[in-house]
Amino acid sequence: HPEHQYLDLLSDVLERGDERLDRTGVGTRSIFGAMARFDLSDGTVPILTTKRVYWKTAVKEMLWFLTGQTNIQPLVRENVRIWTDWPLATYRRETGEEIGQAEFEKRIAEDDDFAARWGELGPVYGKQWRRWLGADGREHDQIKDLIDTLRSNPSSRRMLFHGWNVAELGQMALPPCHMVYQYHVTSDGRLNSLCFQRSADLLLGVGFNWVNCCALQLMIAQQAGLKLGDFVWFGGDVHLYLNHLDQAREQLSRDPRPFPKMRLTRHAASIDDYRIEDFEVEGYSPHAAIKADVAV
Ligand code: DHF
Ligand code: TMP
Repeated sequence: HPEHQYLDLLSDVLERGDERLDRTGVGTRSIFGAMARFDLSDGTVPILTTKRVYWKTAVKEMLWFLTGQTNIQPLVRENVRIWTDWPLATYRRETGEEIGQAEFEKRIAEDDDFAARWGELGPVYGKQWRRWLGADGREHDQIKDLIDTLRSNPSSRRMLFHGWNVAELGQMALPPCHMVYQYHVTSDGRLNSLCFQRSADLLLGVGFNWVNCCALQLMIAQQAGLKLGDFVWFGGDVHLYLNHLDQAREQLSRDPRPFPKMRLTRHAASIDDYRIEDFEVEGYSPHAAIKADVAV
């Protein structure tokens, strides 16, 4: 079962990971360098089954990246709370106000001025993907350029986009984790994708990241008129936070079930035209969700 690639990695990090302190102060067990490969050609996507992964949340996050926005307001309005912790930490630190997460999200959702002041993550993913600012002042839409090249010159080895804009890292709430995406077209018209993730929270982040990547691959394949091929994932620092070890053991005790299939229910006019309703997942019956705290 292809999910064993995840479970083997989880057990490897748990058993053999190097234990050390990290930026968040929580501490991790970590290994350096990992790879996974999944065949998406019949629509099967790696949505983990050994715990429930909220795939709609992950797809909504990807759609938000594609809009080029970097403020959490549209996410919060879609009930996506996975990015709230970072602006919330800044707000608490700078105002000293002990506001709860729900109250903070309510103000972000309802008050545009408040959202503009406190909901901004800086020039993160969406900005770099759609509006990378060149030295000459020109903005580069890496996603549009990628799709153009896939259509006009699919044998190119230069089809990629990058989030690691060195000059702007300092303004980002978090520098990009999933940072390079490369694409490749086979002679029989299949789109392969590859994602390099420099830092991977194996318990909380990676399951979401794989859904992100596959949803994007489906959209890009549709826009370029290609069939689906493989999804390849590379991890740099792949880690388990020390407060996730019991959850990892629980997950490892479970047997994987068949991966579901994901498809697009409609042909969208452009890469900017997708909505969450366009995604359908069939045959997903995971084990129960596993709760874990995210290290901020
Ligand atoms: N920091 C850390 N330490 N780990 C991350 O995975 C991470 N991911 C970020 C930003 N910073 C991060 C963005 N993505 C969750 C999932 C993905 C994500 C952030 C958070 C998360 O908390 N998932 C929970 C709850 C899901 C939900 O409420 O919908 C989960 O159980 O999967
Ligand atoms: P870092 O910037 O110090 O590496 O911390 C980022 C943390 O967030 C790290 O644990 C990796 C995790 N992460 C993911 O695993 N996936 C993601 O998509 C994001 C944004 C973060």
